[in-house]
Amino acid sequence: MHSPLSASRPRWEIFCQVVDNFGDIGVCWRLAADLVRRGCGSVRLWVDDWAALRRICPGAHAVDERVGGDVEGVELRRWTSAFVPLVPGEIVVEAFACELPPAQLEAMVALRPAPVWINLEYLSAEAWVAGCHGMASPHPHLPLVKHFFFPGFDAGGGGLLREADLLARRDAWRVRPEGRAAWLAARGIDSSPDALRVSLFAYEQAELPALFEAWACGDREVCVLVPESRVLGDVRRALGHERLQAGDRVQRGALVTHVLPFSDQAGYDELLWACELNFVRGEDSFVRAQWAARPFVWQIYPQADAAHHDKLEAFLARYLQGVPAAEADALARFWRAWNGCAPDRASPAAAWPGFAAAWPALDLQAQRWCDAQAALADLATVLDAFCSHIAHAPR
Ligand code: TRH
Repeated sequence: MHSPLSASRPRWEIFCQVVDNFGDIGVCWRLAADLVRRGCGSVRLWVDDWAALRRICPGAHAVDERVGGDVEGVELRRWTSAFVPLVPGEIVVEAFACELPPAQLEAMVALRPAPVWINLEYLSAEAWVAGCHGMASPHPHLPLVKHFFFPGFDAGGGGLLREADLLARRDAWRVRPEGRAAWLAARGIDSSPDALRVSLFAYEQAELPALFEAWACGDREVCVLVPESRVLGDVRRALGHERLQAGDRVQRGALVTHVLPFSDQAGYDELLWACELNFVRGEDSFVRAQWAARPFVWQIYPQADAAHHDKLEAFLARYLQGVPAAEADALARFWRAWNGCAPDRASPAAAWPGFAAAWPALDLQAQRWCDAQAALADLATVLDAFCSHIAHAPR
């Protein structure tokens, strides 16, 4: 596939500042690799936090951060305070409003024609996003125009990151013996076929011990797979195991917990595909759980002014359209409890039986939602077309 931007494929340059956690680099690395794979052009990715990059993209271990290098066709560069610009890309993406270095802006001004400059925004299901997606923002004194690009859930929005072969790979992996079954066996996960396999990727969760207790006392085997993350402290507390680490397995009644190492992104997809229920957080894992097409629980990234509560409600309102009222209430109640914002202050443990009882409808909805989103254009494709449009518009 060739990029519609120009006859020769454009050079993309993406700037990523890792604020906290892995989400920013998770999204930027995924986008960079997907643009390359789709033939949208060459991609240079600037990242300030090399350690975070290496956890998401282990191929970066082979790259000397002082000089940079290629992984999966993406040119990786360390963004330091001593930043010296290279010839800018024809498309410059600043991710999540990270501020471009003044020297980069100068280099962009010197380029003819001026680069297409994109601010890739955070994902939100809120209605105002439609009005801001694609908006132009001229620089106050430089001859440069930045455009806002919002990922989204609507036709006409920015789309969601989805590799071209993702769903086919997922389906094949689930059925092939060397896929799911071998993946579970390799990790010593010997849960019964009737067990509920749950992946748990989360921020701190004070309410976890009570939920674990409910699972341990339940009738159905619950097999929890926990990749190393911030929630591990609460898992230790819940299980009374101070030294719990990757590779450990602990059983309490009907609850079996396995701690897994943090994997690369492809490995994380497999974890999601292997489970019946996925607890996810932030942005990128939240989207990946949607592509897994199984029920999931979203822990939204907390914001100081509680703005995240509106974002949570906006997504719930979209996601639950068409779900029968009782089941929709059960999901919303559990999600709000997991995010500490249930109006009745319900805990996840209290909301769990209702969520579990709603399972058939929630399972169906997860598949329907995935199918509906997969029918829309993906983010890399929409972004490529958007940049082509800007490049060819009179400026
Ligand atoms: O790390 P996060 O909490 O990221 C958040 C959000 O992006 C949020 O919008 C942002 O403002 C904040 O960071 C600073 O969660 P997220 O977005 O799911 O990113 C985690 C990434 O880690 C994702 O790309 C999946 C990846 N991952 C692995 O590659 N391997 C693993 O084993 C696990 C558990 C995750």
